[in-house]
Amino acid sequence: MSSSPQDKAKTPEIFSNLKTKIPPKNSVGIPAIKVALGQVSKYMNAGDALKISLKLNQKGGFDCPGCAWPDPDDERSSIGEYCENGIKAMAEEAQNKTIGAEFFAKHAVDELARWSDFEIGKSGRLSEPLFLPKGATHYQPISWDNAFKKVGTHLNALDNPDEAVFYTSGRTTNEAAFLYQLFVREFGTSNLPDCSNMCHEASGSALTETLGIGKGSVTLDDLYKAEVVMVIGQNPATNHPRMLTALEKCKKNGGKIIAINPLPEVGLVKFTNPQNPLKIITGGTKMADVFVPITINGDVAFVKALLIKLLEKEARDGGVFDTDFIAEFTHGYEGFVSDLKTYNFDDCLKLSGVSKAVFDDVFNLILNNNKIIICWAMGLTQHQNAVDNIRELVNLLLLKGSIGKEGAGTCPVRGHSNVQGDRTVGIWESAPQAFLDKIEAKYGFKPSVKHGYSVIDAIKAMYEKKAQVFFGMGGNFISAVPDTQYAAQALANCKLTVHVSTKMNRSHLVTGKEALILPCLGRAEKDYQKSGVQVQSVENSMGIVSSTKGILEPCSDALISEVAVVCGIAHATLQNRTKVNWLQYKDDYALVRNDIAEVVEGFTDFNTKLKQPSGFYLPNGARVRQFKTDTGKANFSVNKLPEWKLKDDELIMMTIRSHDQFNTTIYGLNDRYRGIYNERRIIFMNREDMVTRGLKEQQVVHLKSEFNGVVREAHHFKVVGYEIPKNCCATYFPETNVLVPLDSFAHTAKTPASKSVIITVTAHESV
Ligand SMILES: Nc1nc2c(c(=O)[nH]1)N[C@H]1C(S)=C(S)[C@@H](COP(=O)(O)OP(=O)(O)OC[C@H]3O[C@@H](n4cnc5c(=O)[nH]c(N)nc54)[C@H](O)[C@@H]3O)O[C@H]1N2
Ligand SMILES: Nc1nc2c(c(=O)[nH]1)N[C@H]1C(S)=C(S)[C@@H](COP(=O)(O)OP(=O)(O)OC[C@H]3O[C@@H](n4cnc5c(=O)[nH]c(N)nc54)[C@H](O)[C@@H]3O)O[C@H]1N2
Ligand SMILES: [Mo]
Repeated sequence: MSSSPQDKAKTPEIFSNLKTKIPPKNSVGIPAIKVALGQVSKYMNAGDALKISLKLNQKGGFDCPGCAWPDPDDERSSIGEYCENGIKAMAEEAQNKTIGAEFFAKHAVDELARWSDFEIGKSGRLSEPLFLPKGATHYQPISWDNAFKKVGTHLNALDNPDEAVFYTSGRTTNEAAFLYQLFVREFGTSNLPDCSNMCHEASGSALTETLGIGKGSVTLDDLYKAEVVMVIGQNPATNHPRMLTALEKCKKNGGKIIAINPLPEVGLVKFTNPQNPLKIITGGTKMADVFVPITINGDVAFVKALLIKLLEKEARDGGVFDTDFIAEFTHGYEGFVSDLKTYNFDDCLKLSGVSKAVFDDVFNLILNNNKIIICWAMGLTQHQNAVDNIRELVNLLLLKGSIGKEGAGTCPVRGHSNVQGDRTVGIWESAPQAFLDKIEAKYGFKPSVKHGYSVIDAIKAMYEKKAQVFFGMGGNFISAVPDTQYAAQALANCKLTVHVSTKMNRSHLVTGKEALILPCLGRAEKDYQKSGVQVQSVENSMGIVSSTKGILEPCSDALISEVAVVCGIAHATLQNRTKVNWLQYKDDYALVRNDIAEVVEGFTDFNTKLKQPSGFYLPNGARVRQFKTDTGKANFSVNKLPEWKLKDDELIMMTIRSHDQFNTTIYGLNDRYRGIYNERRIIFMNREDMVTRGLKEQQVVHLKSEFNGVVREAHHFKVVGYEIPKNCCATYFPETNVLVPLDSFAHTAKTPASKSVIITVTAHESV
């Protein structure tokens, strides 16, 4: 009997060998260099490693497939503008091992599903197209032509194009993403969910409504010049290490850093720049001037407390708010103020879990400075009230006039290296009408104006068999989405699941009736086409579009590019009913850029501008105080406090990343900055919460969440006592995605609330 989709979707409940240490007091420095080099020598050949380290994030080099943090416009370090985790990402992609037909003939899908995510990832790069026929136990080779035909046949057999779902993960380049969404729209649907739905969607919603652009407003230069930088709900030492260099520069210029986080993340506390030998010896820079140990989801309450005190001071003494800015550029001030007055300061502060002394430190910094930047990531966006989190911070910036001027503004720090660009060029299930009109004008077909499925809607549609084909452009859908068990059934209900991937992951093992794996080139590899090695483009977190060009030989001759995959599938599916000459694009990607230049705002002369060594900035209204909102002004908003309440035995859990993972790709089993070695199945708990539950260090527990009457369980985790506020706990994603309810998501944005999962913890012995 083969295993159920639910069994295959879960991470195996096997322990490694947990060791804990007191977390280090300093981040990066020599240990980071050592770990990075260790990773490279283990998984890459030496020649490739050298090429990579010299070209990573250099002008005219290639863009690190790690995070979306921008590169400095001017000077770049000669030893490569990289970080430990960028190098790990590269070592993962440029592995010297490959897997193909032989590997899959040897290992059944069921067997592979029993491997840990770490083992699955380390098996090597995918080297040829593979097909899992109906009822088969093993993947077998298939030619590219037959693979394209199979996709086309399945798509054309659907009653309605809306029965197909086309997911994207944020590594896809602008060229591939543009063609992909064009194909999907010509095929006839807007079902374009993407990883952004689970990531910064709440930022996009909140910022579009309040400031008229769903992206951040600051540049790196602004960060250097800010008087105060608030880093809230973000762990840069692990997830955006190069950001620490920018924060260090800001501090050198006299800026102050406020870190707001339930965990004393070490990079927020202290940082040693690996490219500064003197600092390595003298011991690094103290990062946060104020550290705010906030309770999980206490952010709206904390910011409200700040707003209340600022308003009081303004009413008493004046001079606190930028009244000229408010009068000229904003809308909704009176409504905002009258709502704010209905809240009580003490209640808000209590709800945030922050002491008055720490509050006062933050308050004084905000009061006395007017160039404020707020940086945030998943700690704010993955809650039911995620949109309120961000809107409330925008209120703060608007009061201080801290937007659209040097050294001030919004900085949502993006995840995947091109997640922002993918959205810019049209990967969007609810794209604006103006964009659809441009597509129609250019290509002569009418794109569907109906909003498509976001990630959550797509899972439901597949579960209910309203969608029957799942296509993934990158990513690892089953491990990334909430409610793993439900999602497993959703995928299993499909007639066909297809993944364009560089490496094997769990989504290849939890399949529809038939499945395809289409292996593609990675960012670092040369993309040979008729017109030569292709250049592609990406957009970073600050709206700069730059070029990226592979430098290594492809790890297998059978690999093709994402662009070629899209062209092949579009040609096979749409045949002679298409209005687009699909096969021309793959010969020369400059042709794709010519089209982007015509259709997407800000890309005029794309091919020429892309030749500029540091790339070019896209237009950004908020940066220049042109707010393209419904009122034509920056909008104040009214936000409620969150409403959840814990019962006595309940905890609120955030699912976070360890230092040794990139989303669902597990580089290793350590989380060095939190003192964790050799284990991922752990739960960080406040030591008092352990005492009230009679739990000891490393005790084995089971976790349970109950939401709208549905119980979800995850078994076998080891308790680790940690400096985390009472009633809060943390586990790693994706091991606990089984506990995240599908219906618990951010209002307006539908981002799964994977940072506020209410759970109970039971000792293994008592079960
Ligand atoms: N090496 C590496 N780099 C990555 C990634 C990776 O997995 N590995 N992932 C990439 C992607 S796609 C993304 S989106 C980013 C993610 O980057 P982050 O958002 O930094 O990643 P998380 O681990 O989810 O961390 C969330 C942080 O928010 C805090 N937090 C959780 N809940 C709350 C809350 O309620 N309030 C506040 N104030 N803080 C809270 C947590 O303690 C943690 O420090 O990183 C990108 N870069
Ligand atoms: N509980 C919980 N769930 C979460 C989160 C959380 O914090 N907590 N975070 C959410 C966030 S922020 C995000 S962004 C999502 C991430 O969701 P995804 O983007 O779907 O997941 P990844 O793990 O980044 O995808 C990794 C896979 O992408 C493929 N890949 C890598 N590079 C390439 C490439 O260049 N091309 C192609 N075609 N494939 C490639 C590889 O096969 C690899 O296995 O997860 C979300 N899920
Ligand atoms: Mo993300």
